[in-house]
Amino acid sequence: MTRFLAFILTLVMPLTASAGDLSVTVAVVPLAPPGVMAHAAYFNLTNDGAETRRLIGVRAEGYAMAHLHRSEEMADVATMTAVDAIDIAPGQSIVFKPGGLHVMLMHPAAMQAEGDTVLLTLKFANGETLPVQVPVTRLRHGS
Ligand SMILES: [Cu+2]
Repeated sequence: MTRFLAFILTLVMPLTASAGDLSVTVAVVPLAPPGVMAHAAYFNLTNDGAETRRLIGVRAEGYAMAHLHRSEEMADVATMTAVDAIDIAPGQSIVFKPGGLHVMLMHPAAMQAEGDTVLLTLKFANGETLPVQVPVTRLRHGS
């Protein structure tokens, strides 16, 4: 029964998660090629509250590590740097997308298949956490 309910919940709200004033939408883990030891997760994180919130980390079920990263191009060389914290002002949406901010998922226990979900838990400076079930899908061209 619990399993059935979980299945229904997954069908009803696969792309949105919220905790109080914070919400995550359009979350996706693009399907990674076989054997890849690190790949990314993307989403929009919105703060509808009255206070600035600080994202300080993320946990990913099924991965040894998950870090906040930012991709940058410096002198035509693509680099990634770790990000310690991201402030989200009241009313602001932070966009995690290819070529910019992303969650780096590292050392998967098992390869993900299309249709799987990855449980991300976003951690905030005030101690709050926001769990998000992120679907594994093929990334559309150009997105
Ligand atoms: Cu990265």
